[in-house]
Amino acid sequence: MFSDKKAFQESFKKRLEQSYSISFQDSTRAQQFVTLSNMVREHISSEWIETNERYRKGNKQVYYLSIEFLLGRLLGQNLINLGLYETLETWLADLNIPLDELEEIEPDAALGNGGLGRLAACFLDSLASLNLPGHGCGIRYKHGLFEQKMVDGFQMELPENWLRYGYVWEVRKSDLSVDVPFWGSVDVIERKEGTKFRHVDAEYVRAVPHDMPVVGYGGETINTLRLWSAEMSTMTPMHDVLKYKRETEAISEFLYPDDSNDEGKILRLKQQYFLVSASIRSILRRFLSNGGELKELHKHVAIHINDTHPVLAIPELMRLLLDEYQLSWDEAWHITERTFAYTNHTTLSEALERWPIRIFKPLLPRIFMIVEEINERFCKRLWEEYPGEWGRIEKMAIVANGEVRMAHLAIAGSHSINGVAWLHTEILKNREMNDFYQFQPEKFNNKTNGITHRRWLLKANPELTSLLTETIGDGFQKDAAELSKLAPYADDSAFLQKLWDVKTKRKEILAKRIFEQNGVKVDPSSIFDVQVKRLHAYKRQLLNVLHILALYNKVKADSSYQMAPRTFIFGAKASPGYFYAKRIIKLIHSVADLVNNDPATKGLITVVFMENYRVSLAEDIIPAADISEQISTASKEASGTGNMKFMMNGAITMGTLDGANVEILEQTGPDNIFIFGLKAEEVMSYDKEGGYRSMDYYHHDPLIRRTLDQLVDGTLDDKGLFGVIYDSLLGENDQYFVLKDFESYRKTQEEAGRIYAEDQARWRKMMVNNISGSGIFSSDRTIKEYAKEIWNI
Ligand code: GPV
Repeated sequence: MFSDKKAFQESFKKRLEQSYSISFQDSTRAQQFVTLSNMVREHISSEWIETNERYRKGNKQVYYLSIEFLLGRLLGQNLINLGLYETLETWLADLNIPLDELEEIEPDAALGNGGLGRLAACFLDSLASLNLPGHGCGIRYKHGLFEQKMVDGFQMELPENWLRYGYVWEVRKSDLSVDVPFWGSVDVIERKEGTKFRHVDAEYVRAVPHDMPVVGYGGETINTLRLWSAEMSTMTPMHDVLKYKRETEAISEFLYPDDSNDEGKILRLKQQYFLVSASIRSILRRFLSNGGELKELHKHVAIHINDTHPVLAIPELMRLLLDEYQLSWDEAWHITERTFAYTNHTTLSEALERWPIRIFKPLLPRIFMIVEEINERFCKRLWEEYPGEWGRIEKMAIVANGEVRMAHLAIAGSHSINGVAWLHTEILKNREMNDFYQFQPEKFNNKTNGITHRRWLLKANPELTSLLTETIGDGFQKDAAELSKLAPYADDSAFLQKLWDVKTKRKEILAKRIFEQNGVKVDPSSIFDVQVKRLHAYKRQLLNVLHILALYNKVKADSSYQMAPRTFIFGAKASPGYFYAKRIIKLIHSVADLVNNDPATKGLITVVFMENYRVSLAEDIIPAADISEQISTASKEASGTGNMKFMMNGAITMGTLDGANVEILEQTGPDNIFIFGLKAEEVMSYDKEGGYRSMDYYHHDPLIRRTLDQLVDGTLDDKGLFGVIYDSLLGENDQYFVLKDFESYRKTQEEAGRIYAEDQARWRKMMVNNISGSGIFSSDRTIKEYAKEIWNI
């Protein structure tokens, strides 16, 4: 179908006309998009079948369970991975169809909030591209992450509707549906052989799988992402049909829009159990139908749980092995502990999941019994190890104080626990999870995150990809480690000029988009200083915006103040219930209004907030960045992954020594990155011992004082909107050390601006050193480590 131009064009036109009963001339871009995508999906179907056949022959399978998969668009990426992009681009151009316009039609699959969900998507791409048997299991939310609409600087949330016109990449498999039980009670039946448990009077929800192909680079391997949709089950008697239907479908209706924050709502717990119960049963069914022997399960199946959201997979597997397959507890536990591995993604306490028994027990009565039993046996082992140390055991228990602690369950039931960057893992081992580390040090390991260079370089930045290809050959496209071949070009002025031209081109593309969306003219020769990520206090967008306001004050106070023109670009969604975060978004807009419209700073400082930040928008923003803002309070950002995407596209990191920034520094060396602010150790000791007084910084630094006063003196608004921010910094002693790090940040920013303006050669060299050092941050490297050290595949 895609091997011959004429045949392709004929078939494309014919299918278009047959599907829509419309002449090719009159067809819309949307119809063309659907037709092309369907052709691609059919094209890969034989490889998909073949991949599954191959996997049936007994090699170990990995299942990556995640409550989020933030995929973005798939058409362009699939074509790249199949090696078809350029061919089809020209063949379609012949028909007067620009391929990029078709790509624009595709809605982002936004089944995730931010880093955690995007990491899952990058991992799927790497698994398939490395020809590894790894599949995703998730929820097919009818509505993905909300769409952000800005109204007068305030965030409004609109329901997202990616399934509105049907979804071309999924295959519904009703015959593989599974019924998931909720509520009811447990019958205890005493038998000669032992006690049996039966979950009775349950209300069932049908989980219907929708499979999506995950196309590996080179097209040899097509893995599967299985997303479950909740529907009515025929197993539940229908007393109140409407209520039952509503409550059932609610389970896969919405993605919870909270990033690193535990909501604790019963619907969320239902989602979690729904995902794992359906997934584990479908994993077991497939294993058994291929002739697998249950006692050997852990040798043929690895199940990974992405943070604690899917941790009920552990008691669910226990339940099946005990109740349905009659294994003994010890046999079942032996298998379970060896099958599961768990990744922790945060140390923030507000993100640690804990479920009140009062909610947990009635909803999942049998699962709760099993969790209690796991807890009892776990505590017994602790007692043997630490006789008499009640305090320690209480702290480590899985069930305590009326709550189930999901992270403790994950640790007890997994053979591997990993953090997502070196520093993060050290903090887990030495602080947050130190008791568990002392007890079982061999379980703990680090796997520094990565990103797929196929999306974040080949797809997002074709201009840079071509330049790299003509310079170092195309080897890096398959193996990102080959980006290191670029290192010698850091002193090649002809190459540096071409690199500069590529960056400029990408800045022009973004400038055009900014003008279309925001009506703001930005200068592509200004520094593009970018912070795009979820809005969160610990990520400190506030530090960035206060610095802008201070810069404005400097220019206003001293017209001879020298600075390179800068465009500050923001993109961020705030969780709808996170009032403080939303207020910071409003503050960014107010500062933008002030500085963009003042003749004194016009053309010198420009601030842009791009609405509805999402994967497809990131693909336009990141290639255009000069400076990458990674300024979280040290110790708070587990890893970050945006930092890696920017680096690979030649932006220079402005960052704290937090998360993976530490490893970025290790790769670039200190001359190719801007590091500022408190170290993690310092933050943690202030947190523990106190000793920081934000008010001192207000009193002793006139620039800080002037800038903070403007939050409340009517400069920005006269309704007192920013009093809460002012109070968080002064009244509540600035929990995230914004003022403490302010001067260090300001100075480092000044230094960056000076190099950009006065030492372009040096800046260009820094760009090269970033790109050439970024190969290690390909998720291919990460996945190889998981495969070898955790999954044993
Ligand atoms: I927990 N992360 C996230 O996006 N959502 C969550 O609910 C939790 C963690 C993020 C971390 O904040 C990032 O530092 C990290 O890079 C990312 O997960 C992937 O590991």
